[in-house]
Amino acid sequence: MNIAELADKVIAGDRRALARAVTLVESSRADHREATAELMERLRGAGREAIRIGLSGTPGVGKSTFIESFGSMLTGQGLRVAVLAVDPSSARSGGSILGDKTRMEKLSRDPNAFIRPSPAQSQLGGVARRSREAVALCEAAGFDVVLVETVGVGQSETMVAEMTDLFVLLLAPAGGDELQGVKRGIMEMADLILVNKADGALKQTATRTCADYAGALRLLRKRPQDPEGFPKAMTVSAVEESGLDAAWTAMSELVEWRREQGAFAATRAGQARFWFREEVRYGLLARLDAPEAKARMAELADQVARGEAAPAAAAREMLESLRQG
Ligand SMILES: Nc1nc2c(ncn2[C@@H]2O[C@H](COP(=O)(O)OP(=O)(O)OP(=O)(O)O)[C@@H](O)[C@H]2O)c(=O)[nH]1
Ligand SMILES: [Mg+2]
Repeated sequence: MNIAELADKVIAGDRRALARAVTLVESSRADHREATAELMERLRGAGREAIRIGLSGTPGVGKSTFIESFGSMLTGQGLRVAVLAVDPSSARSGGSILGDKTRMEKLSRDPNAFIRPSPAQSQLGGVARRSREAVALCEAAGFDVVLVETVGVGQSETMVAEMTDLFVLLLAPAGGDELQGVKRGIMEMADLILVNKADGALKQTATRTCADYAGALRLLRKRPQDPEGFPKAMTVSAVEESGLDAAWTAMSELVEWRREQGAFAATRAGQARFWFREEVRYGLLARLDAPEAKARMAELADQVARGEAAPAAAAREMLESLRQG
């Protein structure tokens, strides 16, 4: 495969090339990882900057419906929208987005949208690294907004927050007791809380829930990356397509402010550091997985078990052998 050509096509906005590039970055084959590194290096200079939005919420809260309406609204305004997912369970389910393309029927047919399910990997770390590269691919391909969806189950939010500029938490209308159900750590990550399903019989409850969360957000420690009034809680209805415009306005305001203050670039710089460290960590672990390393490991473990070597000394020897490898 000619990586230079692929990079050029991605930058030119060729959708098929983009899809091929995403497939490449999702592969764990050693030669593909190498090609990916070259590809990402080439795309780095494309000089494009999308707004990357992380979107999280528990199953059934309306993420797919929201992405369909919100994404269609944005493409309606002439913006190009990419949708990716980080879902470590997708190895089983076949991908959360793929499963409900029916819920994104309009968006999946939209020429200005690109939808990609979560890569099939069993480990969150693997899924997240690949998704992070897919985000950069979409950005280089000229998408204005990249939405990264994740199911609200804890760890995956942290990973998504490390690859996005904004973190949006989607919640359902709920009674007072359920308010505590949202983990503090996730609340602290949110830039915007959207209480969905603010329609019909649920409207009043949604308004009350929203006020409760707005109160809870005010109790959190002030973050340097926030202007006055953020993080913010708002109501939306993905089905009735209401509140979406206001939500987008709030997101744009926040991004603009952060760009002016330098917080936007600072966050991305911190993220680049994070992923660099992750790559090194995974690279080291991958070395341990090589057949020769595994054999050496087993050999040394036997020696330690027989009392022929102390654990620390054997470990040093192992690490030394990796250094040469
Ligand atoms: N009343 C109302 N129902 C909604 C709204 N948004 C979504 N729903 C309904 O909530 C249910 C779940 O919606 P999905 O969009 O599939 O939710 P999800 O968060 O993607 O769910 P998972 O993919 O399982 O995590 C569906 O029956 C939707 O029709 C809304 O704005 N108002
Ligand atoms: Mg869904």
